[in-house]
Amino acid sequence: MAARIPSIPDARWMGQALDLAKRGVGLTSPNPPVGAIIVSAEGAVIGSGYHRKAGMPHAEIVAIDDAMQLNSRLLPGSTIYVTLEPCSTQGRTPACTQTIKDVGIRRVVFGAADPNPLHTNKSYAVLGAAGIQVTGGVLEEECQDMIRPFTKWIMTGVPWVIAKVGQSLDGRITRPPGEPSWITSDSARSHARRLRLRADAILIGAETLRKDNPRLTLRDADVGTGKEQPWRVVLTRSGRLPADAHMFTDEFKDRTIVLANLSFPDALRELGRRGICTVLVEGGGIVIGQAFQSQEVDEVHWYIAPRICGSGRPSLVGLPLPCSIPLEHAKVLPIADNVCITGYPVWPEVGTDAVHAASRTEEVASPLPQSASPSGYPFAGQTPSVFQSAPPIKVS
Ligand code: AOF
Ligand code: ZN
Repeated sequence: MAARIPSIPDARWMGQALDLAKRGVGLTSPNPPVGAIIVSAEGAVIGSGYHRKAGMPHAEIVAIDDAMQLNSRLLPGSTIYVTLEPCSTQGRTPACTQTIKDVGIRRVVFGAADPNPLHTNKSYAVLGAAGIQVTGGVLEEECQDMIRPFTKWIMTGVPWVIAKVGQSLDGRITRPPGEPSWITSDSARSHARRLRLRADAILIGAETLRKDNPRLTLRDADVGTGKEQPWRVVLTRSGRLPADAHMFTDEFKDRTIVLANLSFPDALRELGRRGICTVLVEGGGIVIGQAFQSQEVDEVHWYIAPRICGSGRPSLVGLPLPCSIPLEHAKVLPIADNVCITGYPVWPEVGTDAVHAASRTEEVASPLPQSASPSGYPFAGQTPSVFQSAPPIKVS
């Protein structure tokens, strides 16, 4: 069958809905960012909105409420464009399909099917039964890209993992004793800090906490986005951490989680149980190495400075990998004299020779099949464990 080509107006309105959805990125977990726009029968925009926070109204409801303000009489017969398929059962909020029916919207156009098994492709029948025309898959790839962390989390219980590294040309993350500690430039570091806006949690290893005493907070340009301080997560074997570290004493100390004696995959699953959909791993080399060795990295941002340190801590420890890992959709971004390489690791399929060849432990060998293809999610549809209540946070 020939691929469906969306009509130009549908794609245009969906593009606007996507722009709205972007405003919710980093704010909505464990819900996805979603945008919606309502167009009257005459072709005028009469309402728009986006989902701002889990527990608050979904994008469709925000857009309908917006239309209610001045254009309520134009709602019957209108079309709603929404980046995600409307939900069809009550969750923290009522089913969007019901409100859509109640206000007389005549046509629903959505981008991505909802990967939440409670809703996947259910809207066709629910809305169709009320005589509402439903068109799915408009700008589907872009709309799926928007919700990649949510998709991984809802289907596996494991958060989306972004690895961020800042290193010298010779792969070091520390400079010789007596020198300033920064490797990458001011502008590269503030560029990297913007990744925190997408994160629900920032994860580091105990060695980084002990040696760098980082704050891992949102600051400068980041304030004003309405984003809560991301969780700060420390992975430790011994549990021995300095009690006077910034993360345990500053104004956000309640946003610090210590995970002791967990493998990297188990730590991720624990964060997933807490409703964390996106984890930014900020180092050091040991924890970055664990993330790669367990094949749990979905996205990479690698900053490189034009400096040769000669010695110091390496950016990635604990290999070997099962094979070399290429980055898909790689981009190279110069930031003055520093450079940032981004991309999506392409992991070998579980069960291929490359994986068997690796000396991987039982624990590390168990991840679900992964592909970081920006538009494909071959994650097995498992019953998410994420709705179980999480144990109390251990903060030392
Ligand atoms: C939509 N529009 O804007 C979003 C949707 O607990 P609730 O009521 O917030 O429902 C959460 C689920 O709703 C979430 O897992 C996902 O399937 C869907 N998110 N749906 O129609 C939205 N954010
Ligand atoms: Zn909804």
